[in-house]
Amino acid sequence: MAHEIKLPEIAENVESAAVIEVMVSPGDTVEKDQPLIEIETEKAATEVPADVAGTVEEVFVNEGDEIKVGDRMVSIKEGDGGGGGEEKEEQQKEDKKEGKKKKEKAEPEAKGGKKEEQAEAGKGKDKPEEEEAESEEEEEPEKGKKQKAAADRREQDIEPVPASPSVRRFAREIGVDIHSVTGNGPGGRISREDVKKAVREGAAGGGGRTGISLPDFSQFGSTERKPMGRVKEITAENTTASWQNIPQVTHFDEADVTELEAFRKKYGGAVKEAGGKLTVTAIIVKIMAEALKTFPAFNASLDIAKKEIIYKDYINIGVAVDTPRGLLVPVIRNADRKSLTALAVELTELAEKARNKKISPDEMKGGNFTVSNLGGIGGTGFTPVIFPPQSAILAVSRAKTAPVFKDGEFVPRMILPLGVTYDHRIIDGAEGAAFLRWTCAALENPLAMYLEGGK
Ligand code: CAO
Repeated sequence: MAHEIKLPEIAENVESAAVIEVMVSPGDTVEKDQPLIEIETEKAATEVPADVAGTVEEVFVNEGDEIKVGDRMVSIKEGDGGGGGEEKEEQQKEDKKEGKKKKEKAEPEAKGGKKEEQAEAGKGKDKPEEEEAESEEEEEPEKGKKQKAAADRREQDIEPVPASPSVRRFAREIGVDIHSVTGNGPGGRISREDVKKAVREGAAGGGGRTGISLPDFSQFGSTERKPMGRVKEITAENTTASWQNIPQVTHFDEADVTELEAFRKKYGGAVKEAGGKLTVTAIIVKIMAEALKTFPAFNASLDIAKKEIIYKDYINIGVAVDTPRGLLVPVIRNADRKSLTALAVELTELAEKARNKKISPDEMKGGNFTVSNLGGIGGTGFTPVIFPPQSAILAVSRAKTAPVFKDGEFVPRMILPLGVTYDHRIIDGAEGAAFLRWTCAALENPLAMYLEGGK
């Protein structure tokens, strides 16, 4: 009888997921725990594995579909998944180890169990993916989306690397350049284990693992363990990947926003009527939309494998939102084409949704640049970490009234401290300084940015 794999409950209040990749086709033989479908929730891409071995009978979903918890994804005719020998034994050993870890972790959110753990660095399964890869690499691209996706990924490599698509994807997700990994398989083939080894040898681990061993804290006092939760887990993965792979520099400057504050107060009421709040953040997003056109390197991503910089013609800006679950970054798309009022309304709605767990994964995708405003809380400056694969992030700290020496005397002015962290592989120090100076000048005199026509 056919066994159906449905979208399991992934985490509390997550009711749907986007299908990112379908890794199997009808007729494929699969093993237990072999990844079948890659889905994305929040900002996490995770794989749903087969919970039985057998032959794929039907695939009910397509890439790009938005599916709900309980929806059918794949049906499998139970049987022998094939394979065996040494690798299978190793797999079973790994499963055993994982089972033990799972118990220790006892994360209540992870009701879906395996798929979350599969997405984590260091907890994957090598063998089935190796097999899948072998066939994928040999088949014609027109045989299906799976092959096309694999071909697209191959094209991104300057030199062919002997690694399966899922191993490449795994490396990409944890921020490891697959070209820098030494393969220990036949003919130098790179396995998921090799990627993990490369991360371990590169000091800290990917995916938030740090290689830092913990002491027995109970010797110092009582402790309580709590699951870190999915959002913080994803933040750990992103920030670790960023920290390990991007040489980043933070540059600081200050803007006199006295006039801008007066403007904000004057027009706040009108924006409120439209359903938004004319905040410092909304104004900064508007100004950044112009800044990114003037400084395209800040709206770009680096493809290190191809030694190319990808400049984007669209302006999508992420805004860091502090929520009870942790940091979320909704994205305002085509920010340059929206009025200040429209931006303020959208930002109010997105921040609300993020805080009320109503934000969809789609609303957090596709950002080119991020604005992080901690000014509502306080601080004179901070060094935010770039959200890969973006090239920069703006840090906004707390504005305060300060004495400024002007025309021979000290006058009280509202001063806003700003910082920009940039990827030094794409952006040089002089460009970083120019970008922030331009931003300060635009905040001080917003109309000046429209003097340069055609933007
Ligand atoms: N300087 C001085 N005051 C500021 C300020 C700044 N830079 N930024 C905000 N404020 C004030 C606002 O004026 C507002 O005051 P009033 O209530 O008197 O109007 C108050 O702080 C709260 O602001 P807000 O939260 O309503 O609106 P916002 O647009 O300024 O902030 C958002 C929106 C989503 C950016 C913010 O709520 C938030 O979540 N910030 C945290 C971002 C974060 O965690 N970043 C770190 C990520 S790691 O890089």
